[in-house]
Amino acid sequence: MLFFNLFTFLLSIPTTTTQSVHTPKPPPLPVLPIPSSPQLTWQQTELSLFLHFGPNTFTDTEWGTGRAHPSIFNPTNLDARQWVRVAKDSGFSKLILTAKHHDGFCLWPSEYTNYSVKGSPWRGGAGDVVAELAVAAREMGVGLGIYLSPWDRHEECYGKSVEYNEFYIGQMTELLTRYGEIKEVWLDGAKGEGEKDMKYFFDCWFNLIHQLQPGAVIFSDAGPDTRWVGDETGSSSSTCWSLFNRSAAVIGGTDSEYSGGGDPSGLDWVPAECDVSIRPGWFWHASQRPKSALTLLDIYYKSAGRNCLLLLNVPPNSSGLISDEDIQVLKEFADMRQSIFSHNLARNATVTASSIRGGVSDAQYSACNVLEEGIYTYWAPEENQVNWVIYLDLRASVSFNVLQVQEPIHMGQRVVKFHLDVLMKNGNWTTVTNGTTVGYRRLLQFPEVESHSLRFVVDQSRADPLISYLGIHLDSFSVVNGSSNSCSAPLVNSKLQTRVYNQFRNASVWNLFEIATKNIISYISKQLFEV
Ligand code: FUL
Repeated sequence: MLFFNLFTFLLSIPTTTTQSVHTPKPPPLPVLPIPSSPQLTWQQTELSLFLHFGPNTFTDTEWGTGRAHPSIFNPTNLDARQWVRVAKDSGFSKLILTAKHHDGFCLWPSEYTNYSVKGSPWRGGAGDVVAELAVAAREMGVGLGIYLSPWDRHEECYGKSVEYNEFYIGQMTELLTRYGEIKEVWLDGAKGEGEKDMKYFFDCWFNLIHQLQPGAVIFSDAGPDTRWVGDETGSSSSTCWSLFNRSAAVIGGTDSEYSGGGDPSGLDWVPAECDVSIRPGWFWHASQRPKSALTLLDIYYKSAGRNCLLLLNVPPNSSGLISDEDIQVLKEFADMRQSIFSHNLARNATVTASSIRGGVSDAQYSACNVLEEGIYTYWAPEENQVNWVIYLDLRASVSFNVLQVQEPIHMGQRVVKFHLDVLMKNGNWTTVTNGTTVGYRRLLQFPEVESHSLRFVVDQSRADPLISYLGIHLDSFSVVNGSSNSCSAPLVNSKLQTRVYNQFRNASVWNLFEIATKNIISYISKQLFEV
């Protein structure tokens, strides 16, 4: 009997242990290529402010000749804290300054040239714009980036390969060692016709930059960390991969179609950055006015809403401050984003899925993870499925016209094609939008619909799709005249008369024409396309 009891007891030990300890299923393998740690940080920044400032601000030019006397640089009221405050208040978490533009004038006292703030009357020749910005940015917790133009129209040794590359690296080293943490180094391939021939030693520059600032991403036409999207309108292609072949890209010889869309079979992770100016020019000109907040919102959908970073240029004026009219537009733009995106109208939904990795008991990959902010929690399907569907039961009818989707990009960019269906009052499912590529964030606009049940369907994916966020929103500022992936620009909603009035108040004649035309088209399209 004793033996028997002991035997049963021993048998029960392993059984009890296996039943009570649940072994979680490990995450699926990442699908290469995947982002580096600085690239992940960069992508989550989403909005950066570009500051074009220098002698051009005072000479009313865009491409300075490099012959303007340094005494022209004399901002009477320069306040870098104002620049940072404007950025922060409008939701931009990084600023990138033209430390040196094509004219060669340095906004910091470089030891390698006299063509700099040293030769100007500003702060008695003892000023340093980069230093003032670095201090202000650090104080307010905003990131700092620098633009150091390779093309230098002032420097004598420009055209002599070794000498100029040494000079450029000398200046780069000053910028990367004197001012604390630098988050992004920005360089372009621009150069005027008929200018001196010059070979840049890019590999040498890039290795040095990474050595001196391991947390910085390098922007150029060809990466290595972020690529130019290929135009200066602030928008990418509607299909936008972070995958890219660096070997297929040439700095100064961008193929806009390739850069705008990326490459699903690319071997490198090089996401796109969309640069655009709030004004017609990159530098401040007294005669120019900022774009409307609604235009910026449209740009936002076509850049940050298509897996890119939006780099919006807001040039300080000749007194050294960001102008009031630009601040006003940035505020309206921030208010619009806040009003649209701070509420996920699906936040109380019951979420289920066609399958769950590790089975329904594995909360790690549960479908309801898609309602949690951020990319690090996600829904994962069981392996080898033919359908990938997430169902959202909203419990009550909701009106919305924007879909937001995010992928956990640290696991690679996977989704190739997807669509969103809603259950209509007549009991039929209808597709309201479809798209290609998701990436860090995808925003899709479509005419307003009302429903209480949705299904998000992944139609094609490079590997098992992983979804970290699903949101539905109501944008009462824009009106879309078709469905999303290739939709034309959203138009002004006629309900928005107060805001339109504000835009009229500050607009130039051209803006007035633009706004009036949009309102008329909006009215007609609303009559034709209302769902
Ligand atoms: C271009 C430059 O030529 C423009 O002046 C501006 O700086 C723009 C952001 O990049 O390459």
